[in-house]
Amino acid sequence: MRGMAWITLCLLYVFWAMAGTSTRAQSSCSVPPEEQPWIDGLQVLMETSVAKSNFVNPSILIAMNLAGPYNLEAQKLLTNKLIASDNADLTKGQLALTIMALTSSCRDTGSQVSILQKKMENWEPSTFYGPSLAILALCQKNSEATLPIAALFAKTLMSDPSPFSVDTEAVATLALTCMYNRIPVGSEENYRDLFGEALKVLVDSISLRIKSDGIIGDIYSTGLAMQALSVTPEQPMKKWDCEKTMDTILKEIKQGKFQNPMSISQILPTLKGKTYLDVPRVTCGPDHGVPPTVNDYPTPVPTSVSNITIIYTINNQLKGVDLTFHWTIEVSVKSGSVLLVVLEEAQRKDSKFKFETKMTSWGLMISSINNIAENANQKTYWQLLSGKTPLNEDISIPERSKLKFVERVPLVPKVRREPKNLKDIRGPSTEATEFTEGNFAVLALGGGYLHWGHFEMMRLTINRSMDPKNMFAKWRVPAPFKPVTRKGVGQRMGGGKGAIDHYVTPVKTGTLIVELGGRCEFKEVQGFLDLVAHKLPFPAKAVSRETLEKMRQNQKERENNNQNPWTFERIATANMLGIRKFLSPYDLTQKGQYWGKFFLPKRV
Ligand code: B12
Repeated sequence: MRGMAWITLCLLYVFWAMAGTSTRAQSSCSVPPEEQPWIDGLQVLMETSVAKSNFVNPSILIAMNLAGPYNLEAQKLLTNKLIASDNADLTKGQLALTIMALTSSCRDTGSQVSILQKKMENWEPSTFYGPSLAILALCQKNSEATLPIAALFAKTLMSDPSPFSVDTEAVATLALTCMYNRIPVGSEENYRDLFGEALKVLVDSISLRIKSDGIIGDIYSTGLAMQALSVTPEQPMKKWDCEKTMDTILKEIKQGKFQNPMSISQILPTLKGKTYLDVPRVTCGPDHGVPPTVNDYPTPVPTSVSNITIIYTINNQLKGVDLTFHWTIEVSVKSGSVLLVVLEEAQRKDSKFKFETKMTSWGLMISSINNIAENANQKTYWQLLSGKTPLNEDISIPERSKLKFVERVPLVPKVRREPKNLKDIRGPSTEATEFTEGNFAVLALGGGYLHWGHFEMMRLTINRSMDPKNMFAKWRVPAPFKPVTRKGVGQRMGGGKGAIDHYVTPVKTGTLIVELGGRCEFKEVQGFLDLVAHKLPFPAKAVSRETLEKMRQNQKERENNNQNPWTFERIATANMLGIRKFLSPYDLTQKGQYWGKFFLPKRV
């Protein structure tokens, strides 16, 4: 099966400016308690990204502090990294976010406020998102000194004819609402009128972009827009149904749309009933609540191993740039690949498609194509289009091809000591029994518990033996999550259940434990897969798609062509020699093939 997709990269002039204005508290709504685990899950996902990335992202710290951090280590790490980072080259927006992040961590912002103030005093209007953040941060630190700058900002905003993005309008609304609320008593009345007027323009514009499903702009601008609409003193022209927006956002969260830590950082405050205006009010006490249990988000799993063909075009039509071009190439990539893979493959096939990226708070951004780089001063950048529609997602960093490290203890450890529940290793598996992307796997032929040591043994052996350029490997079973208790050595009996000692992953017969795929033959991987299979705490073996299929067929044939009249099923159902006394009802349905954790394929 071959699919087709059209992706274009286009060098564009951009209307850099994006903003809006408004004023007075509006409707607010909250997440129903039964949906709270989804929100906690998002927060945990965002917090775990801190340790995994070298990029210091102040927006994450702000969101974490507004929501109340679960992972105090991550909060400390990010705060310290932010304090230690070099602020010399920060843009106004980045400096503003840094100030707000440190304020939300109850840290001193040093000279950064006065640096930002100076930058804003010399502001030459071009972009509005960063400056809006700057007004917001300065308002929170010293609103009086910010009055003249904010007034100029509001005027410029209203006189600018270019369309602003919802994101920009939302941040500008937050900034001017902060100013509006803090106009000192006795100051000239026209500040109130000015900010009120600007806020009205902004909220009206935001409200016009509320879609029928409640989304404001796109799903990634909705978080900021909700913050803005919930604090502004001005009523928008078009009524906003907060509940509807919340419902749709929750649906999108459950679909796994918010996996990017930056996107989470912008939506989380609203979901927790907070806005950026609450930054100065964060209390930094030791009480941070009980870690939540989290839900799993669907991650897109390609349905087939087939390749798809992408028609990839790079198009530079900028007048004034000598090297206009419009080149197209067809590349074949594994179905389900991220856009970055397409770009890499095109570059490999033809050097004209050379590209460069830069790391930003949202992830990798394409900075240059065919040696033509974006230029912030000239307001040019590379736009991503699918057909004619601009993409609203990034090019993504592809999953690593090797087996990932699994945590020894769940990131959110369970505190409840669970009963043994041996049922979780008994009988045939219903999960991870079919191949997804790969062709080879380690198959469990019995039930048992995998410890963290087993995971490490498999990870180290497989990663060492595989060729990551041509193969990929992925876990099909979750990291250890089931708590196992132990009593201390030499302890007397009694005194209740012991403390949690370690965590395990229960595995049933028929589960595929790790899956391998790529450009390789079964013979190349069978050796090391069997090696790890034999070290597992239950019988297991290496299989390929074909051998697994054959095994299943053989089993069926044995059952169909059985010559022995004394089958387990017959003996059990007829209760011969009163055998039912010793059997469980379970044996009747499983025909004795699954004996507790054991798998007995010979019983037909
Ligand atoms: C301004 C802006 C831009 C400007 C940035 C240049 C500049 N000097 O200001 C321009 C116009 C270039 C831009 C481009 C794109 N943008 Co934009 N952009 C924004 C906006 C409104 C504000 C960003 C900002 O200034 N933040 C404040 C500063 C202080 O933080 P920062 O970390 O330094 O900001 C940098 C990054 O945000 C980065 N950036 C901006 N957009 C994007 C998009 C992606 C995918 C990445 C990886 C990085 C990135 O550029 C900023 C300046 O260097 C955000 C809105 C938002 N909610 O965040 C959308 C936003 C980040 N952009 C978005 C998108 C989709 C894009 C494009 C992919 C659109 C397209 N189809 O072409 C392109 C990127 C293409 C590429 N070359 O890779 C989405 C991202 C959604 C997502 N899930 O990934 C957002 C959230 C808008 C939205 N609501 O949908 N963008």
